[in-house]
Amino acid sequence: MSKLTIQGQPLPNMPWEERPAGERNVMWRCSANPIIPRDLLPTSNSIFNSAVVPFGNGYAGVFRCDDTNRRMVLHVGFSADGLKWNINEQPLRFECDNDEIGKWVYGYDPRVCFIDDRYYVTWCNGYYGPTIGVAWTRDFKTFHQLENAFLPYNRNGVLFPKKINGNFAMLSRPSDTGHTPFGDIFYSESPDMEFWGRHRHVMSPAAFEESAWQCMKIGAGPVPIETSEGWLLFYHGVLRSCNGYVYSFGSALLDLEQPWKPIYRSGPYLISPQKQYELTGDVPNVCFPCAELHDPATGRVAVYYGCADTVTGLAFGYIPEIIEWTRKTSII
Ligand code: BMA
Repeated sequence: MSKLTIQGQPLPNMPWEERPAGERNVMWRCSANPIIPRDLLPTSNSIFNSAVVPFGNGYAGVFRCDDTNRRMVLHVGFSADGLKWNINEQPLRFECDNDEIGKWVYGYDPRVCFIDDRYYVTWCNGYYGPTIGVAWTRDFKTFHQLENAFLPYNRNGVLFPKKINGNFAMLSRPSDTGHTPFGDIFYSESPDMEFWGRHRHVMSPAAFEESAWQCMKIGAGPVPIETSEGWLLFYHGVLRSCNGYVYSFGSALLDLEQPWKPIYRSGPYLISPQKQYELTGDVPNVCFPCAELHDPATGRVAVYYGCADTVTGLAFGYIPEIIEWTRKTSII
């Protein structure tokens, strides 16, 4: 793997901790977990499933902050080190030329992706059911909302950080109105961030006998990372147990030019609910990744994930090791 190259801006000061002595797994949790408590805001019931990016001399993010009315709202936040966050008390409101599309209903599970000259936000946007909202910002102050990418019902809309075949590209997960008991990842392209087409199937849930943690539904997590071996994708998978759904996450490598073609896909999970803050909360047994930060030179990666729909955690790893592990354990 020594010849592996990783794209992205240098991030030598990213949040990072070395693998603890005796840690046998390919990824390990931050010792400060959960890094964001549920009640960071006076009005927050929970802060989880959130997106962060490098911004200025530090980091910015869009956070899912369910309030104490239990409404699903988005808030903007800033951090110097990626660990301690200042989150605006006022919810994020998008500017939109079209009143019907811009009418706020609810928003959750945001992702943020830098493409060309701006940051795009995709999120699960309430419009007669959940669908994929799209907006952009340059300063994390003013956000311009565009058309919804798809018809309802859809979730987990995740952009690629550059155009593919000359088009913007997005992964998504068509679903239904509620806690969908099914779900495959699909790929779509757009010439203008408004009209989406060329839909392609990427991955279905795995066979129960082969990889049970991802046998009911799957959904893309953070923005995929471009490497010389392919796009590294972290994605969540769901197991239906006698006590309800269990959300873990694993990794896949997608073809560089045809990202709807998976090359490897991990049989084991990378992180599954095992710590107290992942096992208990408003929704027990959930590890739900929505963002990553990485440093190409060192191969370091930090994955931000929601824990039990209540708080936010961070897990570390090395991209070359994760790719090698994905290859070795692949069920493809
Ligand atoms: C999914 C989404 C996520 C949530 C998960 C577990 O359907 O709604 O926001 O983390 O369920 O409750």
